[in-house]
Amino acid sequence: PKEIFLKDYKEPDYFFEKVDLNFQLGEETTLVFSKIFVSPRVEGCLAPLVLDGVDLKLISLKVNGKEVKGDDFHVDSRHLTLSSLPSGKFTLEIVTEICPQKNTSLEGLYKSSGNFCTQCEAEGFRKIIFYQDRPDIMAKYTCRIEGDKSLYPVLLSNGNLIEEGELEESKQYAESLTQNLDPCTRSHAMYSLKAAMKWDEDVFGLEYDLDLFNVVAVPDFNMGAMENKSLNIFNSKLVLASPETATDADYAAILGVIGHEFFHNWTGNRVTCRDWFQLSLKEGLTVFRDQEFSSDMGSRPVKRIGDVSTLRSYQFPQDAGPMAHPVRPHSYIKMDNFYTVTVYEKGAEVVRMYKTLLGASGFRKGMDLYFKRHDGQAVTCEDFFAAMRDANGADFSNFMLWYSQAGTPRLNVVSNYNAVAKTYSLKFSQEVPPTPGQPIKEPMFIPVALGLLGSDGKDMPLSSVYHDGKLESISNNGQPAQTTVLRVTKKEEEFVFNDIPERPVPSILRGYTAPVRLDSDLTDADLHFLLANDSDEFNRWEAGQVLARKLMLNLVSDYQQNKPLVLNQQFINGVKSILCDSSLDKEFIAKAITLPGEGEIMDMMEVADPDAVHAVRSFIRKQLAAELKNELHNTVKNNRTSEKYEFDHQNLLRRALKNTALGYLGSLEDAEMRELALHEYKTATNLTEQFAALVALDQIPGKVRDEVLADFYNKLQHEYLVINKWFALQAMSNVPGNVENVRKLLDHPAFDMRNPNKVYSLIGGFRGSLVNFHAKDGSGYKFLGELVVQLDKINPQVASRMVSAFSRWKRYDEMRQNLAKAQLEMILAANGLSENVFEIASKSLA
Ligand code: BAL
Ligand code: ZN
Repeated sequence: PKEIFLKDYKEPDYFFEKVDLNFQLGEETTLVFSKIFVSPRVEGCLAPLVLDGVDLKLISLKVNGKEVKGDDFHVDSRHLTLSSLPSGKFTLEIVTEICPQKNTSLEGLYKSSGNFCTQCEAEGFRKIIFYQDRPDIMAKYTCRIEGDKSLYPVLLSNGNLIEEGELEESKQYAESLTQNLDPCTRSHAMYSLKAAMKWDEDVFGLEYDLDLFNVVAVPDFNMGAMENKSLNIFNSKLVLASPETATDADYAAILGVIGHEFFHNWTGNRVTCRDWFQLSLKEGLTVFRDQEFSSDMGSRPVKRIGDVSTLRSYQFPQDAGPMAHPVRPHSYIKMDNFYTVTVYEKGAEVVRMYKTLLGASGFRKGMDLYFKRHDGQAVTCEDFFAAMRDANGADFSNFMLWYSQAGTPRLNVVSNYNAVAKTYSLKFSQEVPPTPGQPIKEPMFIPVALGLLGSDGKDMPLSSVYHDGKLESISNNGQPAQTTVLRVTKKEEEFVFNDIPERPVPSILRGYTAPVRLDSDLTDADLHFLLANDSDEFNRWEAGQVLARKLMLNLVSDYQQNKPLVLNQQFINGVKSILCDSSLDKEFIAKAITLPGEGEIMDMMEVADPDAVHAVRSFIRKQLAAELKNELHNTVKNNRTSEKYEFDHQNLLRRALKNTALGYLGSLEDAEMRELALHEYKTATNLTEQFAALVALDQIPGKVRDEVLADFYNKLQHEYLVINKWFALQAMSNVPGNVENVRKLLDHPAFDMRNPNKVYSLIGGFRGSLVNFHAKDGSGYKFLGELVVQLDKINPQVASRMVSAFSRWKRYDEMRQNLAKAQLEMILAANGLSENVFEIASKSLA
């Protein structure tokens, strides 16, 4: 397989000005007629025109209306190359035949539940027609679809409708666009879309530009959704919602993803990427926009906590492993492998840093200039940077390193209070760890939002800071500020605050203003103080998490030394005081009493120990449940949904807290709690509470658990999205030996290896079981290895997502390393391996 490099980017020799497409849909094959209006970039160009094309049958080929002779073109399994072309503009007419019914890769044109569907990003268009399949070919398209009306009653394409009508032999044609969801499930999607449209107008002044906007649900879809111009396509799970079939988390995800795809109309469609290396230009920016939208629609701190947790649990490990890559990668074998948490989520953090540095109005000025300069263009990350800088006359020093250096920077802070001089100093030092291909790193530009708390728990006014030989004043509209943003740009750097009357407790990195790992000399007492007092809710939560991470790592060490596990009383008291603090937002409480994830803890260890981490997290949960049983029980009782389900803030908060409390109680595995969970299961009026009760019961092995799982299936078996949750729940179970149960579920009538959602639920879910995926006998690794090989024959993109679970094999003990390595070697030796899986498996072994 060939690696493609950013440094090799060249402008195309030919541009395509206009493309007329005509699809003639059929049950066996589909014919695609394309007429392309080609314009050489440089007059008199003699270069051959190389078109991409995969799995296509060439039926005819004409240049300027004349059949092309055999000597003047060449077709192989990937390209159609044309030579002896006219020297000026010309038309290219190509007819291709494709078999969507046989296309299980779900890229190009394929069938899902009887409906034709396309997926062209990143490189799917080449499976439909011969084309220069690259994002800087920005043609105008017309698209006509013809098909049997009885088989294909609704025909949807991009853009505005030009015409539609009947053809002979009961066929119809259309460039027609209609709404395609049933009323019950579309109401939340419609609400989300309207809200997103309004938000983009209000916050960014961006209006929608066409007469039609279509939202379509597709059950078989590799990604979450796709921003096709005016015809957004969604994986069903990210658009269909009713109280009985979707949880609050699903409703929130739909809001965010509907927003995300709609926002792409400006950041992705009207302004797009020059090449795929720039993917974060649209994805990081659009994730940032959807995060902000969701924050404005709900609770900003809670949304931030969720996003940072995702970053830590998934992106940090990627940034520390063999697949670590910069936000703008330098190379790839298969672009599909770079739709990653780094490009998306870390990319969004990079955009967030511009906003932190420029403020809301400066950021808006930068966005306005970006659209003014680049509407209708395919551009680069430098263009975005330049718009932000130029609109604000800003000095961003080495900020562009965020696009080119991989790895999570480690930021260390040491504090010192001088009681005589009344100064408070913070010394920062930073280190960016080596990553594949980048052994040595430069220091990064890290914006650090900071506040200083006095002994009364209030923010001290900050008026000036001494830094880099200069005294800089800090002000907020002429008043001393409570939070300031420090610009840390060097390997080592000191900031000294003046007029500080007492030793403060610093609240560092408020709102998590940079994607770094922060170490500081804060004591446990400082952290408890922040947990109780910080005006920044994110850092309040963070203080609790730092305490919990420390505690968990200490207990992991005890477990490894066969010492008895003891939970310290101060921690229990801290959790209790949050749980019982009625002044706090209930969703915030739910987040604050949730322990850091197992992945996050393993990521912090020298040698990851799944058994110890799982045992310790389970131990703490059980201890807390036992100590706070009454409080948790009251929390469940006081937060039930008594009325009709509403996806509104107040009800959502109550359910979040109730379900978290019930989850704790389930860990007790006792009869009383089983009865409680069973009661919640039976009386629930919505899936959010019903499924949470099922999750609680799932922790208590026995007859009741088995019966409830069966009952759930029987009642909801026709709701395939709900059944996917049922698969995932069982797959994630940490009951030892569960691999056999998961194997059996592969043969369950509701399972289908061709459907990505089902694979992500069952096989993806299994990868999340510390006990079973990492089983010492290698059974979990073997199971996944075999499935990756099978899946690769069906759908390489999905197989490649699954194989990535092996990427961090070097993090484990020697025995597990050998077992995982053997599976990677077995996969690499498989016949006909896709480039997708090859790239991940080979880079993992390197
Ligand atoms: N552009 C791929 C799907 C998404 O990020 O919306
Ligand atoms: Zn996107």
